[in-house]
Amino acid sequence: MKIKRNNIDLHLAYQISIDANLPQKFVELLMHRGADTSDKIRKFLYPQFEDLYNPFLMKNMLKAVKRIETALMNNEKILIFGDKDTDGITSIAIIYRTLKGHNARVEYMIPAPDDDYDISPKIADYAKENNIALIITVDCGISAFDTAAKISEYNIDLIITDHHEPQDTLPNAYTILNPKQIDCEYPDKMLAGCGVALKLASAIILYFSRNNFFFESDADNLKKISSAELLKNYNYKLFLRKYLPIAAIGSIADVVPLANENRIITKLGYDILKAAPPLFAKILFEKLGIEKISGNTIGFKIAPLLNASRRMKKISYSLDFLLTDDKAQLYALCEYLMELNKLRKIKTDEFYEIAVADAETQIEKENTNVVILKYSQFEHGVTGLVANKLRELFNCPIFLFVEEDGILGGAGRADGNINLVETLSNFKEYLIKFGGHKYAVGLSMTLDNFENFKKAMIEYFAKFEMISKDKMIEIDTDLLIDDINFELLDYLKILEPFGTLNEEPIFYCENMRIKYAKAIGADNRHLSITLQSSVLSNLRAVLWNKGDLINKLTTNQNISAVFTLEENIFRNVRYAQLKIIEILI
Ligand SMILES: [Mn+2]
Repeated sequence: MKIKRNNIDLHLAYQISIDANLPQKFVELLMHRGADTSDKIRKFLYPQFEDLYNPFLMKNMLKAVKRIETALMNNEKILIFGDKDTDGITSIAIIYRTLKGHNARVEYMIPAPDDDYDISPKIADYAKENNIALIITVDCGISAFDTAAKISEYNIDLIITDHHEPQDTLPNAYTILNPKQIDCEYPDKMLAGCGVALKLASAIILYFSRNNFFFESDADNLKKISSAELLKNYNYKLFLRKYLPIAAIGSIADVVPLANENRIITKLGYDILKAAPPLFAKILFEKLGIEKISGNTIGFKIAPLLNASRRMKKISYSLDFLLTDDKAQLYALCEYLMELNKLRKIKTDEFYEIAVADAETQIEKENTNVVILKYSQFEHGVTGLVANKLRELFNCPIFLFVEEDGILGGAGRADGNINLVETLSNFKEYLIKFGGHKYAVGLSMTLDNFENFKKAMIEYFAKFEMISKDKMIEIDTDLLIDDINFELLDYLKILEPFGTLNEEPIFYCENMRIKYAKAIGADNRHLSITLQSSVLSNLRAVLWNKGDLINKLTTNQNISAVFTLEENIFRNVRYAQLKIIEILI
């Protein structure tokens, strides 16, 4: 195991810790997350509704809202089209519910289970046949050139709202909302699709009740209104209370970096989920047996549950779950989602087991730095999950494909100094399509290109230094055993909810002295170690599935470990507990 530390200016950390009156260790952690001034730290730890940006700062916002207003006044039919992942369905829920609240004639649609992700030309035909006057895309559409052309041919207006990277030219639409447009001055380019949807819905709420609060209808003047002023609008406040939890779930699920406004959205949404959860969330917590929501509840429990139905090709259940307020229906849907999630787990495990064996063979026999596998007996829905687990296990880039009708659809996962999007752009000739992020891509190709693609990847990755079998663990900060106290635990809670670039903090501590150690659980599978601490009377560490190490541990022995910290309450007494990830004996 190797420990990877981030270079943080310790002098600056000390300075800020004095200015902001925070423990230095905690400031180091915050700096690691990009909050490196007192003001950024305040916003990161204690964001307010006032910290949300004025939605009219987004390019074309007023134009979009005015078009929607016309549709409402003329009772035109509106179609919302969204992506089918959790980001997409939370986006649909926010816009659909907002428009319904204004008595709009509105319907929504997602791609059919076997359809591609983006809005397809078929939708243009559907819209024409059904007298739709306005189509609003959410979390998709920025590359839908053909569909947009067809929609415009039919004289239907199209508002694209998206957060994916725009190309050099844009589709022919009535207007486009996307903070990643180069000339959009919106202060956060990294919003999720549901973040953009939240901003559009915010603008609708604010603009439609403008008579009470502000009369400006000039885009430049609207931009100048302060967030505090906007919040004098009571409807807007109510709207935020209702939809921030949904936007928080969609943003965490879409793995956008939880910095800037995404941090504000997720933190505010999380606090509402904790203090006054909406009905759907209450039912979720009850059915999942969650007594108290914690930092990873959204990322590890809620988002996967909503997404399992997509992987099992039944996404409408998740969407209905976010759209209904009927208690009985919510209970029924929640149970169904849990069933689908169970099924998803079984399928993932089955796929994973077979892929692990094949990957081992490939690495050994072909001596490769990369694993490239294809299957026809599995379904496409869980490829990303399985590829991710393989990447963690083998510590090398993974490409995993599932074949359907001669087309291979797949997922690529990598880590470290590899950029998959850049890599694949050198091998476009083999691919039908690819896209995604540095470490996670989706890609497709025809079956007959597979062998050539595989060869090219093996050659390409051979140039990379053989990925070290030595596991590299990145930590947030080093701790001394006596840095671990309840104050630190309290501060750590303020970082919640966790997600991309705001993960649960990982610490490293050397020379922790064992008071006593014992194996616990059925078959003595787990390990429980009590550590000596001069500030806590009872400091425990747990290590799952490592009960056999008990023979190697004795009282007064020193260990070092990488761990996360958690609070444990037992018989009304509060304990600090280390959850050990890696131990050095
Ligand atoms: Mn998205």
